Amino acid sequence: MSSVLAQLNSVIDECESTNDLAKKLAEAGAPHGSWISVRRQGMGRGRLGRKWESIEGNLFLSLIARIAPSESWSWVPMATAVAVAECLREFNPKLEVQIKWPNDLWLGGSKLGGILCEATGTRSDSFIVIGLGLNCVRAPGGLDQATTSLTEFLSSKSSRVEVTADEIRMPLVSAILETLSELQSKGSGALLERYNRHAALKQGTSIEWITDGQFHTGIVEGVGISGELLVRENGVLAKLYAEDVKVRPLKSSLK
Ligand code: BT5
Repeated sequence: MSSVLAQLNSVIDECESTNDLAKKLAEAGAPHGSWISVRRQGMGRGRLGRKWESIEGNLFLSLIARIAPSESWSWVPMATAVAVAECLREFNPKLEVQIKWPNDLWLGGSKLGGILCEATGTRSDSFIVIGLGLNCVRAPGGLDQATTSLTEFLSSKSSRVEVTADEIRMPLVSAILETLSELQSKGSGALLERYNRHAALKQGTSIEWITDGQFHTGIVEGVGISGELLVRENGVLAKLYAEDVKVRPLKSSLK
């Protein structure tokens, strides 16, 4: 076994980004379903070159999914979000985690976690690295959006309820892998229904977004079959794709 593969399915002390490490592991032959997690992440990445604030004690995890390229690839980030939301709700029913399209994890209207999926495909080898960052013990402050952590959300002034990365890591890995196999066997139809159950941007929510430097507002109609957000803007139906836009709900419209 190549020495880099010795790190598979384990929690290591530190690395720059678990997604970069997982990509190396996949290139060295790591099988479907293997994962890597880290206690200290030096250069956590978000989507579109954004930064992921990685405070020690929180969860930083990347999984390797070997799924043949197909239309289900576009659903992998959303399937992961469904799995995480449902797993956390099962862990503690007070954790009513919502998914803000496309795959932000929200708790009480604040960002709890995020998912970064990166696909690599060649004729002989294709895989997706699924990166999950979840604030367990502490959320970063001073960002351009409100943030929270599992521990801060569940704790009150008089009692601290600590949720550690170590106790939720394996339930999350299992939940994500189960949901991925369901995606492969049944397609995105069944997942769409589960996604909608946890969606923060429900039908009728007013949102704003920027495309090509232009500011837009519209009303959410739902999620399309490829995972795109369907929005009505001045009577015209627009399709928003996760790679292109960052959407924000208009505050008055959240339910
Ligand atoms: C995401 O990006 O939400 C995906 C984040 C994925 C991070 C994981 S950690 C393990 C793996 N290894 C990596 O290198 N990455 C993955 P995006 O939708 O672009 O959101 C980024 C935005 O979220 C930032 O611009 C901030 O506004 C906010 N943010 C940054 N750090 C945060 C945190 N710890 N908690 C809540 N919000 C945060």
